Amino acid sequence: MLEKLHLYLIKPSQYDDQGYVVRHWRGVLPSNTLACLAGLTEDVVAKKLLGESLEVKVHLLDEAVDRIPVKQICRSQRGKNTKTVVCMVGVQTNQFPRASDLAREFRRAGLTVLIGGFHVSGYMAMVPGVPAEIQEVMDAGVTVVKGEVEETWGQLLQDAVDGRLKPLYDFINDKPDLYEKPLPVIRKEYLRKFMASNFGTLDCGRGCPFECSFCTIINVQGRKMRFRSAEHVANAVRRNFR
Ligand code: B12
Repeated sequence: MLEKLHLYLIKPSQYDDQGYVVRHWRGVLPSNTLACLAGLTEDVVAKKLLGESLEVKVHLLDEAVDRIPVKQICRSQRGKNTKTVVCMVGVQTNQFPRASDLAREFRRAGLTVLIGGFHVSGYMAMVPGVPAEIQEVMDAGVTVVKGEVEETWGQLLQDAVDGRLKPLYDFINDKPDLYEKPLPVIRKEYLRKFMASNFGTLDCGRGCPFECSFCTIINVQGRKMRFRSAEHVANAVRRNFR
């Protein structure tokens, strides 16, 4: 029986023109996507949605400021009754090549890997079918998630724990109501890696009523604006201030 879950939430960086991974001594802005998924995960763990007795160890890594300990992650599943799930988080188009390289490496070590974010969501929302580069990671056994996951994160993690993830989840037409969803959570030790370590991140709403041809937002988040409640936003500001 599974006793321990290592859940890695990794925001990959990008390659520079010479093929090196871009990483900074200090970052400028933290990743809100990482903070959002950290908040959703805290909620799932607090509600014990993955089972009463499962120990969940959450590891947050932002490759813009962290070195990804690839070998250590690959070994992490060797413990008795232990499973490792790696989530490539907030992957934008510029990060997709790096994300897919990491994802393939983790798959080769037999880990469960998911990938989500604006690239897979936006690209697949705008072209018919599955683009070749996304099909390639799916062929390597990576689960691709299209759309926002505020209402489905618990179920996705449960599928990962049970070993019954599908190759593709498509939530693009099921946009979550954000009103009282868990808030982004930012950790102090993460903020220490940034130039200013005294601020948090928060997306108060998603979606846009305009139709600008150059912007991908409406294809993913839709044209109807969805908001977090004012009380929730105020709580996030108070918590970050503390
Ligand atoms: C805040 C923001 C930033 C911040 C923080 C980045 C971040 N992602 O947190 C900063 C200033 C650092 C930033 C920088 C850049 N950004 Co920016 N940014 C945004 C903005 C305004 C909001 C992002 C956000 O917080 N959304 C809320 C989160 C929760 O949504 P999400 O990322 O889509 O994540 C949800 C789902 O995708 C899914 N999901 C995400 N990851 C995963 C993983 C798994 C496993 C699963 C299951 C699900 C899942 O679940 C999440 C919750 O529902 C968006 C526009 C927008 N309105 O979304 C642009 C946007 C994402 N940025 C964009 C761009 C281009 C950039 C830059 C490349 C700009 C540049 N030239 O330097 C850089 C890249 C920096 C980097 N390496 O990350 C583009 C991306 C387009 C694309 N095709 O990839 C966007 C869409 C703007 C646009 N109009 O085109 N950005």
